[in-house]
Amino acid sequence: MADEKILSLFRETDDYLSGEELSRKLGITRAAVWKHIEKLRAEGYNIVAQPHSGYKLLGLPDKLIPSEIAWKLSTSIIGRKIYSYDKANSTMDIAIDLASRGEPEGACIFAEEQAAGRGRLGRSWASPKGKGIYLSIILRPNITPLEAPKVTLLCAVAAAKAVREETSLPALIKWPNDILINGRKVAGILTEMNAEVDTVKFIIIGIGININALKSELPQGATSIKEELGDGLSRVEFTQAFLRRLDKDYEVFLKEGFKPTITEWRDLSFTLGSRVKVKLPNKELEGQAMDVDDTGALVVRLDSGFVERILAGDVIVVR
Ligand code: BT5
Repeated sequence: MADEKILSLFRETDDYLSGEELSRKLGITRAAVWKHIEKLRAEGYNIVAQPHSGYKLLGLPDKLIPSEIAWKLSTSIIGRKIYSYDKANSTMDIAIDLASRGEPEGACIFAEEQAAGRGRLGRSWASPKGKGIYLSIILRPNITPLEAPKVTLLCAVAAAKAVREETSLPALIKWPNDILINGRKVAGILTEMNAEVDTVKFIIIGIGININALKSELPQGATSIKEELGDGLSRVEFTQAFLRRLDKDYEVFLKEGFKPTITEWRDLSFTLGSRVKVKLPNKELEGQAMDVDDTGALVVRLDSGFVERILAGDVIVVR
């Protein structure tokens, strides 16, 4: 609490704040003020100290920590609670554990680095330290397990829109969960849930977004915002933009249902209209990607003329 109060006092002024003033405003000793300043410095805040003037904040860390992300975030659900880790195996495991113990929806779990970041079907997610956004979000929508894919598409739309709004890069969505820029994967989404037969207890949306990583730090076929933009981006600012976007879209989904998402998804789709190969656990299909239906399934017309609805699988777009 004291740390956050010190930061907001710094943020309100361009001047130095004396140790005495800080100690008075916080109701703690000057030695305690100094300890908090040291802690903030260790987190990456650039705070200078001048013998007669006091302390001044010169620079903020681009770290995905609560004091940075929550600052003027003003969302209503997403980001209500923020947890940050320097290193995690996977933010998914932490989120599942928190959700199982009753954590309310909207909680966000960030890691600067993941030792075992995961994708779908046992695949892994490269998570170079401090270069991307590795985030899991706890949601508790009142839907059936069969409707969970809707939330994946909703999140993909929010991520693609955030990229477009923040960078003007032409982000598109490859069904169901990849965000591509110029045909290369910049972000992926993983949905895991805990459900009973007809109700979802909680859904964890995991999202990995490559922000400042170089291609050499990523798997083949991947890219980052920095690689596409030619310039780095503040991870904190992008995170805030994405959380605000998702918050708005999720509220619309809760109030109006899935229609608005589907309309936007179609506009942002890399897949629709293309010839696709779909890999399913037991077979492979090829045909024309026609549409997504109102459950989020991909509708593919096979060469035989038969129409298949794909609920989950891997899609390769054959150009
Ligand atoms: C995904 O899986 O795309 C979902 C990725 C979700 C990652 C987030 S990070 C925060 C949260 N915590 C986790 O542990 N996971 C989530 P999938 O569609 O299965 O794609 C995985 C494939 O994408 C891999 O087999 C690689 O080919 C490729 N890949 C791995 N790391 C990548 C990266 N950083 N950027 C682009 N592509 C990557």
